[in-house]
Amino acid sequence: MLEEIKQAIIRGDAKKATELVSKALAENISVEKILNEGLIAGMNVVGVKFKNNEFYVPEVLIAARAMNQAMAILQPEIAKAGIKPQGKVAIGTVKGDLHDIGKNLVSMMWKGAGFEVIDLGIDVPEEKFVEAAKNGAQLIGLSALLTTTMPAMKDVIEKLKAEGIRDKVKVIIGGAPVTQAYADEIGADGYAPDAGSAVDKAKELLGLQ
Ligand code: B1M
Repeated sequence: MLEEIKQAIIRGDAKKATELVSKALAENISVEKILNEGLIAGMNVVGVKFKNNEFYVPEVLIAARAMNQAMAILQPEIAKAGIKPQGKVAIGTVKGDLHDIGKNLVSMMWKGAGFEVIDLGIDVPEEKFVEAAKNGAQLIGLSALLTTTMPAMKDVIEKLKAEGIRDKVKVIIGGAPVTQAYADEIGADGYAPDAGSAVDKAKELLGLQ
């Protein structure tokens, strides 16, 4: 049953995934098993396939939709079972930038990996990222698609320093024009070239792998 849930997520079959999750709950399979060995296991495979160019954006979005629908059924049970998320992370597209497709993919993959994700949206001023860090986000993800908005990533890091909380939060940056060299230059903790790698990088920076 768990393998079937995993495969339904990989195929992006929302109908099957939700049916199977309901069936698994009815058969008293634990919420933790359904989540870890079914849904998250499926999204992990999607992440790897995306990273290896075996899956493209549409497949990832369809899988993420199946994951979200199945999660909606599981959510009340997760609350009852008291399962703790892997960590609290915040993500947003930086100030002046309205591109959100890549940011949404990273957000979905992080959710799929078991993180509590605060999605701050697009055109996010540095103060909002700082506020998220003050409210408990252990990691902040910054996305930029324009060369003209990349400096706003540095502004966020400088603002975190100015507020005296730079050492309390990890910062990952990404987006088509962004590079590891730029991450090094502005003092970000990490860079990820795609949504699958963003999961690995977040886990690495939070000491989860
Ligand atoms: Co815009 N746009 N756009 N655009 N747009 C680009 C980025 C551009 C390269 C097109 C081009 O000229 N060839 C160009 C930027 C040039 C540059 O600066 N070097 C550009 C431009 C110039 C503009 C405008 C200025 C156009 C204008 O008005 N004159 C304008 C700017 C608006 C603004 O933001 N202020 C503009 C507007 C738009 C639309 C609104 C029409 C639309 C956005 C719709 C939306 O996002 N809801 C749009 C789109 C769709 C694009 C292209 C075509 C596609 C971007 C995309 O979604 N890719 C893009 C050209 C291109 O890339 N081929 C282009 C798919 C997405 C999955 O990839 O976002 O790279 P990506 O995300 C990847 C990775 O980068 C990474 O993971 C994702 C998945 O693998 N990643 C992260 C992303 N964020 C990450 C964060 C992480 C880690 C990894 O950690 C936190």
